[in-house]
Amino acid sequence: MDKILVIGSSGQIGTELVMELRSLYGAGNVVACDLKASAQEVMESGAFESLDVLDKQKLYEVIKKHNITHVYLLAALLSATAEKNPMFAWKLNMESLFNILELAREGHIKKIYWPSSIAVFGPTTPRLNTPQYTIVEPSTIYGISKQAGERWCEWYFKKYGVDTRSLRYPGLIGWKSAPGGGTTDYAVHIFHEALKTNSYECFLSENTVLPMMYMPDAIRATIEIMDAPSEKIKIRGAYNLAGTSFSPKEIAIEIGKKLPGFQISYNPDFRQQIADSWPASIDDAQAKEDWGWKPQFDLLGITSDMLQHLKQKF
Ligand code: NAD
Ligand code: AKB
Repeated sequence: MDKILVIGSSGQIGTELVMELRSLYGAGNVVACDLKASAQEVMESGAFESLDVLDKQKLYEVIKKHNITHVYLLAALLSATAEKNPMFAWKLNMESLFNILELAREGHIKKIYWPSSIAVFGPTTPRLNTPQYTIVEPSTIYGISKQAGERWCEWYFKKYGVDTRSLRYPGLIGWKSAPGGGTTDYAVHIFHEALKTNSYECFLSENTVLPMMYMPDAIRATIEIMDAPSEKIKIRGAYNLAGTSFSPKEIAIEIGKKLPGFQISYNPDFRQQIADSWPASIDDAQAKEDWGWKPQFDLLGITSDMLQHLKQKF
């Protein structure tokens, strides 16, 4: 029986991924771990280990203690936070990956999921329908760490046969957990503020179109790529993955249809420059062809579902 370790279980993705993995594979087969305590439902539904992923010895001990076979490595600093603390971002984003890749090379882990991001792309990349293979010159430390991570994953696969799988997530939107310091976080904050104050001041300008995805799609893509037979995974760097694309103005219009009178204002900060360096839309034909990826949620679907769930939560 495979046993799963999710590192970064208290974060935006980890909170939801742990619960979905536990419902699919049994709570006893999914161990959550993070520096800080996870959401109550994660803490109460299965094992949790308090762990610094940079401590390789402790990581090894946790893997052995639970007979872990599969690792989802989600611990990282995201784009906005990483720009403020570049040296630490590089250390965390790279050394965490090296620790897991090395443990796999040594035979202690069978399969690794490590997420990349649309942040691998930069200002010289074609912005519309960005292809899988194109110019990749990221201009953020976060993007540079993701680009390097992709190369390392592919190298460990080719050199040592380590089974690594990765997706270039767009900005992720969900109602269950808060985002952790990225440039696309506005697309989650806007729903919370809309319900609290019927208004929102956006840190990106009104026409900044970015690729986005609803969390249920992202969780499904993550589990689908991990479950796909090895021979179907033709890319061991990271697959382009697309959901939908929209600007702050467009999401505000959708929210306004559900919450009449909703007001948005714009006060762009340093994150505008990061957003301007990223694609507006992504071509994910390769993921569709290789392992059958298909997104479900568009902007309308995301807006309805977010508001419905957040209203209940509040
Ligand atoms: P997050 O910031 O919400 O969560 C990261 C978690 O890692 C946090 O709970 C944090 O406490 C934990 N962590 C940090 N340092 C740690 C350490 N040393 N040891 C153990 N745990 C540690 O991030 P997220 O949004 O859930 O993203 C997860 C991964 O997905 C990251 O690699 C991120 O780059 C990638 N990604 C996310 C998005 C998105 O929109 N959320 C988009 C593209 C890629
Ligand atoms: C961020 O904005 O940093 C993340 C990402 C797209 O990688 N959401």
